[in-house]
Amino acid sequence: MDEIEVHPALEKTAADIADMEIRGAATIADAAAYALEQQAAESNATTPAAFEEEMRAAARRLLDTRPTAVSLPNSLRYILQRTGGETVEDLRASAVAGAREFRQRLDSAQDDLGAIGANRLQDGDTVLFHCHSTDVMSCIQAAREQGKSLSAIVKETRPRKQGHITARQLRELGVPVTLVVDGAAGRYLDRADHVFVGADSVTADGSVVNKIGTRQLAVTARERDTPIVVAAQTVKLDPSTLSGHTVEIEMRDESEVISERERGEIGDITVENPAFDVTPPRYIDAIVTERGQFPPESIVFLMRELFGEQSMQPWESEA
Ligand code: RUB
Repeated sequence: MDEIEVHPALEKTAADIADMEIRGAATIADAAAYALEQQAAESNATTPAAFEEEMRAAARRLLDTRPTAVSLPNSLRYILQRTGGETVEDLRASAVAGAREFRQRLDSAQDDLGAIGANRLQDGDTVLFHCHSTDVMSCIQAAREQGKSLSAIVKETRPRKQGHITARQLRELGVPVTLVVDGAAGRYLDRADHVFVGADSVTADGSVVNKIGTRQLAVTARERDTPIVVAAQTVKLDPSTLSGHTVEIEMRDESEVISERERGEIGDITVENPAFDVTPPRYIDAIVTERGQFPPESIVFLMRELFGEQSMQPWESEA
């Protein structure tokens, strides 16, 4: 257990990520970077070693919140690898600069990705959505700014109904929305020209880890020949999968699925609540990143280019 106290603002961000007050892979990465920036800016450490140990403890606290979205470790790694210097002030300045640079890059990556994803959409198209993804919304916003008229079918996305967030934001963009329960997706795929989903992690073989239900949707979409597009900026690429690691699927509390009363009425059952699933590359038409659009099987080349030689776990304590 860490004995080093982290900044109260970072502790609050960690709690908000764990409770999903802050949610969605890109938003989590942005919030984590900002929390680490605050930790650095307001650290009382008096020696470089103490400062570095404090930053590593802060990163570990953030990492403990949710295991699946790789944007979280990628954000912490980006900042810690740029934190260096002989004095506390040098270390502080480099950490703050790294965090700011990361957040700016995240913002511009999402804009660039949106412009590329929008090219896939034609005036008059209907798009089917699962969950809520800011990367996906960036594609829709860019298409709307190009003057394309779109219609939306939005899956509710049980158990937490993030589809409602998508529906609201689509309305703000002037897109007419039909909201359906998850089980109706197959029926409504007949009306859809595309499926757009986001990603929490993309693995070296081109598999996409995203909100539970994505795989089922992708398999059905493939069967109907409806193209399925994954909008995922490169911060969603998981470098640990290059060396054979697998992505941990978060299991959340059963209270998101069933109330205590309902459970009592049913009797002795097991309830499981996995938050994410893995869609194999054969069901995906394209992964749209800020670096262009890729067939899922070729994403490994981009991953090697971006993450080649980096130390994987800079938050581990020094021996
Ligand atoms: C959200 C989810 C989103 C991805 C991508 O899950 O699966 O599709 O995180 O989102 P949760 P973005 O609500 O459990 O965090 O494109 O905003 O990064």
